[in-house]
Amino acid sequence: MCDRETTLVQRNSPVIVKRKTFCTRTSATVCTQLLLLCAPNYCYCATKTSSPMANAKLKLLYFEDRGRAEVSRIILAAAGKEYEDVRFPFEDWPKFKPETPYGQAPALSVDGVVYAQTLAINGFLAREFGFHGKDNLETFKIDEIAHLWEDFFTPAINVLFYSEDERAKEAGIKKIREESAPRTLTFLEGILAKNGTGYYVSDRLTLIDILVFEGVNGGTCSQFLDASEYPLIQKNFELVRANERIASYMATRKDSQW
Ligand SMILES: N[C@@H](CCC(=O)N[C@@H](CS)C(=O)NCC(=O)O)C(=O)O
Repeated sequence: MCDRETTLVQRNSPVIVKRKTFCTRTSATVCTQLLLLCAPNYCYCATKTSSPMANAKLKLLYFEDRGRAEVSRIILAAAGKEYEDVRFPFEDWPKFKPETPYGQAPALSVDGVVYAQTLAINGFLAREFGFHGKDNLETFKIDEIAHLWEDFFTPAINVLFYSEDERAKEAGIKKIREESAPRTLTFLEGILAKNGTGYYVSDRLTLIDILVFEGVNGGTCSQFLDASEYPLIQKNFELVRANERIASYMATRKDSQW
């Protein structure tokens, strides 16, 4: 905690210096809580300490599919955090839709308050359970790659599920296969080559490793992503698969079409 505090102090105003002084004399838990109360923009501090959410009641709402919720499920599995995984058939969506902030799934209820947007949910969980950046620059890089992924993912979903007709769908699929999928994989391979640790960011498992792991293997758009020609993505995949909690989740997770 205090190592991390030092980083913040170096990058920010003298006000933080006071907090640093306080932290050196106070327990890390109290310090974390104070930081979260006083400076929400520093909440990545919590990633190394016991999460304030450790005892929060989490409920993830999504369809029966992996879809946009699966990365959150894998993060929660890797964290060993118990939560209520509410999966419903498409016919039941009208019942759940009004419970969500924007009429979309996934949604995450935290102690009864419901939040939405996949990127925000994944980021929140990753920060709470130690899979986000350890400082603002790492957090920046993780967000950057998550958005790069989103640039591939959402258009691919739109082609798969919302094409006007079969001809438009075929043309869309061809474009994804020939352009956006290899483009995304090439960028990811380059990020791994540059970082040189086997992980996309830093030298440990983060949200991005989990995101790509799911994306290339079983994710809704996996059919477009043939990573066999990308050795570093393959190696990273093996690293994620070797995580005991993730491996045990994968061995027992519910099967679904998407
Ligand atoms: N930007 C949103 C998009 C969410 C979204 O489009 N969810 C779809 C399912 S993958 C949905 O809720 N569809 C049903 C509806 O819009 O009524 C996110 O990333 O969470």
